[in-house]
Amino acid sequence: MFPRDFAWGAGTAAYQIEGGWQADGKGPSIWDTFCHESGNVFGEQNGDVAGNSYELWEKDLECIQLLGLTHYRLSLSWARLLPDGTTRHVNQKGVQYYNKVIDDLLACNVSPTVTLYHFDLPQALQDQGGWKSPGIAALFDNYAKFCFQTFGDRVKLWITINEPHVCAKLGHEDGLHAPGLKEKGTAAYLVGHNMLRAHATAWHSYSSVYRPEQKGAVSLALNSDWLEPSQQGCKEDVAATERDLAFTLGWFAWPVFVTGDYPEIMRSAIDAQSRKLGHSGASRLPRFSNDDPTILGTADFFALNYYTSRKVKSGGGCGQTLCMKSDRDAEEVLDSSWPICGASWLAVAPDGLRKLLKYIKDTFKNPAVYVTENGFSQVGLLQIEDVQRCEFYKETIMEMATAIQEDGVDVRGYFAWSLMDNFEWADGYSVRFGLFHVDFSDSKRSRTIYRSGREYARIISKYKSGQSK
Ligand code: GBH
Repeated sequence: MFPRDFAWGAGTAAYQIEGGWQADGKGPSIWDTFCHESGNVFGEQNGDVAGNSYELWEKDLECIQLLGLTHYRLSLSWARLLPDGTTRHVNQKGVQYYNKVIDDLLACNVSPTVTLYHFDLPQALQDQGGWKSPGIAALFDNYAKFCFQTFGDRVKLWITINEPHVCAKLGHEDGLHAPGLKEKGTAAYLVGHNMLRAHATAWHSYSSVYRPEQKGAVSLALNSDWLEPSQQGCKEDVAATERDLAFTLGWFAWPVFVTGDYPEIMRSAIDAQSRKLGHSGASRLPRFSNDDPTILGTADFFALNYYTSRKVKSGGGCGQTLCMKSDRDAEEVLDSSWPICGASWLAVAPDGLRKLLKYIKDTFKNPAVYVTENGFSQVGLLQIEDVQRCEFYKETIMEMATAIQEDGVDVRGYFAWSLMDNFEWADGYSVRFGLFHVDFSDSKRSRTIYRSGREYARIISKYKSGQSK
């Protein structure tokens, strides 16, 4: 059912698990700042210690081995490696930490899959304008080159930026993520633009300088829900769905995989809204110039983070002020047949993955795909015997198998989110995504496998050994 060399993985992100926020010369990141400011995160919680993976890496490795993973996706903390964000000063202790992680993984026959940026910009760079500043692309490229140079002899799968959509929108439009800006209708487009420029610059660096020797692959991880019209036959709903897809997945995937530029319906919707509200001047959606790197073709595979599905109808703006919601003019609703699990946004719809994979195959020229995140959370009462989550993983992996077999989608791997319970951004520790439970009240942060972890291990061993049952 799955190719022999299929990647069976699980993922984490530095700020969500490492802790050690000031250890051994690490610089502060925007998430350190954001969490230490009152009112931003559930229960005033933060990632100061989190799962303490900075000190407990060996425990994580045990979890990884228990699951039988072939791949482990981790992210590097930019500010742990380069405390002020620039290569003027390298924190050798940070380099040592990640060297050990990577070497230990390889010694256990697990391939490291490395994300360079998972939401945690060095605060020093935020102080210079962060992702809103055009200069960030060159700074990111320097950081990326440093990482390729330092770790690329051993890392063959790279993700430059995780979920630019989330960074741009939640961080700069909604203010729910660091840096907590609410500059509606403008900043997110600028941030998305600079993230594409940064990603593309780093991809070109890899391609020309490192790829010939290191022979790895580089992409960016895009999150998308599966979206479909609220009423299949309704023209407005169909158009709204198309717009919604353009404003989420298309925003980044169109430039990288299809045209080198934003989806036309995205720009025309934004510009129409500007005219309507009397916003004059240049388009709020920036344009790529001749000085920018070529964006088209800067992904060696498609990295998809899939969690959930939505039905779409038109409407749902924010009145007479500029905002992305009005630009998009699409409202997302839930289908009553989808159970909501844990987080309020996570409607369980495993079949959405198959549909989205088919859509990606058809729309983005049949790329090799890695599902770089997919998971299920619990809140409230702790359940180690998490039967529902076992079902979720079984069903989702079946849908993926069908996408491969029936629809011919070139899926190369799957990463469950997450290896272990972690700091779930604005939700703090109240939402648990782990295959391993972490006891955050215990100074040892003991890890205990959930039933779903055992289930995932069973699935992996079944398919890894190539048996049919
Ligand atoms: C992923 O994003 C992240 O990459 C990962 O770090 C995180 O732990 C994981 O999800 C689980 O959340 O209701 O307005 O708060 C997935 C995409 C986009 C899903 C934001 C949740 C919340 C919207 N996420 N969304 S809101």
